[in-house]
Amino acid sequence: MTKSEQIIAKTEKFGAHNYHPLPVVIAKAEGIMVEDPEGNIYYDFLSAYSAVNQGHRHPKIIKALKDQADRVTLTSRAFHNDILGDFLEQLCNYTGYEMALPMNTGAEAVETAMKLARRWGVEVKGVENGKQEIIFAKENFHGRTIAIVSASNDPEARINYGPYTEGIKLIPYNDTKALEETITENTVAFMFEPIQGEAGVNVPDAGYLKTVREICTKNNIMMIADEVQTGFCRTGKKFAVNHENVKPDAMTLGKALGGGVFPVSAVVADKKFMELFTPGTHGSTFGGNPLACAVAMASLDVLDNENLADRSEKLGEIFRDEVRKIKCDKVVKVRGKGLLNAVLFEEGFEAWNTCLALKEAGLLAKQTHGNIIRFAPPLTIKEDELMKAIAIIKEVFEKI
Ligand code: IF1
Repeated sequence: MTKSEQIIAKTEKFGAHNYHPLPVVIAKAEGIMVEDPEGNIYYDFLSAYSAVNQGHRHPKIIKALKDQADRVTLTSRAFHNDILGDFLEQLCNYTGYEMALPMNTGAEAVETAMKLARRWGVEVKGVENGKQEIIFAKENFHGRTIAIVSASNDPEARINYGPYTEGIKLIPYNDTKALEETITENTVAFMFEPIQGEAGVNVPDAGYLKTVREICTKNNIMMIADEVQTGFCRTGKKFAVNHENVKPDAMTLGKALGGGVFPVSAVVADKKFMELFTPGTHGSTFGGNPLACAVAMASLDVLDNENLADRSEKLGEIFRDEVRKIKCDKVVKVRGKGLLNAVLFEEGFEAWNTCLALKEAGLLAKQTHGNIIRFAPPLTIKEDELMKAIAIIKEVFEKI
């Protein structure tokens, strides 16, 4: 057995099988490349589901981690620490909101936003507690907690996890009429992804975000954009909502906020919402820890200093143009924004084998649903590297 095979066998033996990973073991990583124990190198075109926008082990982010590790790493919020204020200020400036609540994972940020919306519904909008309704879009993915999977219509994500959280309504994505028709006097929020990631990079019609904003304002409900995956320059702008200059009432953030080095998430909102969290009404042992703050500040610096939004926008156009030229009659569509893209194959096509072939050819990508492969390299990829990666995709696709 090779080292990789031994490692996979041990992982399968002792670990719950809640994933079905591609049969590749990553032992080292740098920038856009990852390496297995046998020394084979691969282009990383998943970026840990867009958590590695700044590239693997970005030197500035690793330095921030190491420097902070030599000072203080965890204080809890029972006391202040000397870096949380700076991080919150930088995050508020970066996102254009007055306040932020730091958490650790995307799901925690989404749960925080759900609690904020329900609390705002009672204490500001006047909804009777227990009757609050939050509307979600079908085919969504917002995380794996019980409340969040209660909002999912993906059987795999929710089956046998009942009883489900109440006060949740589902409407078709990209359908503003359905949103208007589903709003009641008890609706407190519409939570959605500005581009649906797991659904296979489902980009809504132009104007969708603007119309959602108008409907939410008119009906006095919170517009909450889940930018955990689309945030931090992934789609060619700082945030996907920036494509339509729309400001949600709150945004959930995560993944690349931690620069691929540490779990950092947050909810951002203006004071009229955030002040509803009073001492003791929400929290987290690790939320806002000094190590997370140091890493997140460096992660945000890299996004600006290396113009990753412009790079993502420009290289994303090249990616879609070039991949659309590939001759493969199984490909139905190439879609995306910035460097968040997906290739849709015909219904029933099993993309797993194509991902295996891509891996053999030196590129790692993962299918979302059976017939869709998501391609999302780190935003630090250079044009010549992108072209080499596209050549691999071309070579594999033409053999399908
Ligand atoms: C898995 C999917 C992507 C997210 C959005 C919140 C979260 C996620 C828009 C929760 C997390 C991850 C979770 C990971 C795979 C990956 C994923 F395939 F599950 F759906 F990216 F599309 N909002 N997405 O995409 O953030 O708690 O994970 O930090 O669970 O398999 P988290």
